[in-house]
Amino acid sequence: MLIRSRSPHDLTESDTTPEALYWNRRTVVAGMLAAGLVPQAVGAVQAAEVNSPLPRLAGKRTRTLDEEWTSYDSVTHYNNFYEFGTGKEDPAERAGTLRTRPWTVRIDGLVAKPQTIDIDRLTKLFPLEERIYRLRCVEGWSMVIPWTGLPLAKLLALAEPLGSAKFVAFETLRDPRQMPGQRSPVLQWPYVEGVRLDEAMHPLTLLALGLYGRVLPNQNGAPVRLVVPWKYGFKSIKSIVRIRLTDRQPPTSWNLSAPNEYGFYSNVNPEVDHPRWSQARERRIGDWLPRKTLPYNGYGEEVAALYRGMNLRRYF
Ligand SMILES: Nc1nc2c(c(=O)[nH]1)N[C@H]1C(S)=C(S)[C@@H](COP(=O)(O)O)O[C@H]1N2
Ligand SMILES: [Mo]
Repeated sequence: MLIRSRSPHDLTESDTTPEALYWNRRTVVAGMLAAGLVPQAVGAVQAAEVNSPLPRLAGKRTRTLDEEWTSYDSVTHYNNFYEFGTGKEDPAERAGTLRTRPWTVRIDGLVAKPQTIDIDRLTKLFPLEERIYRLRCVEGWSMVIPWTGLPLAKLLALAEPLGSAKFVAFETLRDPRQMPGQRSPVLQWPYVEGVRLDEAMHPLTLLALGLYGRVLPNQNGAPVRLVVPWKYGFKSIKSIVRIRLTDRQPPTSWNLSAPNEYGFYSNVNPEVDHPRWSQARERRIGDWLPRKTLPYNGYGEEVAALYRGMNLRRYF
């Protein structure tokens, strides 16, 4: 998302590839696999067993997705977490300095019961679920990830939002000793995000504590991060320490950094291009050829009603 002329994976070729070729994607890939041209290039086996030293974190599977999961290795080594550098492999290399215990999340603002919740109490208060979601980065790549977590709505209900609350603002930890990327002014720190209260309360909006049946690796936003699957990935803020309910639309990091490129809503929309690249297609990590991006990242049936009557070019 830094200033560059194109999206990191060049969609140039796909822009000129005849549509008919995409229909043969499976055949093409199968052929290349048979020829040994793409070892491990096609997504992971949907194995519950991953090679990870992290503690298990089980959840009842409440949502599946009939698509191949992105390999655990890619999910944990191809990250955006600018607190640990701007390179995709920086977070996996450097996020070891983040201390995830003790960890509390402050919930305050326009609520009847402001409170500070210890992360370990969270897992005792609420049953955990496992949900398979697509994640679409604004840069043009996507993944399929099995998350473990709880609906954000449940946590918000605990604090009892007031009738005057209209938005929810989130904040990542700010500590340049633990997060060396914060010594660089690449973004304003701490990283902040926000959604409307109805988006926050939507049953798809997840507070994730784990992935692939294990606690979150630091590089993926340990110990707790947001996952809003119908929005571009940057809305899914990592390593949250504060959740504040407010009556005003809160500032968000990428909108502060480049307001003409990143709007407050940032719903996945193949029809509204980023000023510097198309959003019509995406590359699923592990895939060979690009695929079409779906409106609302494929979650339109469930969320489109939230935006009825809104001009989606203006509120991008
Ligand atoms: N605090 C914080 N949260 C963040 C980011 C970040 O740089 N800092 N990057 C965002 C972006 S751009 C994306 S695409 C997702 C990536 O999540 P993942 O690395 O777990 O796939 O995290 C989002 N959350
Ligand atoms: Mo992203």
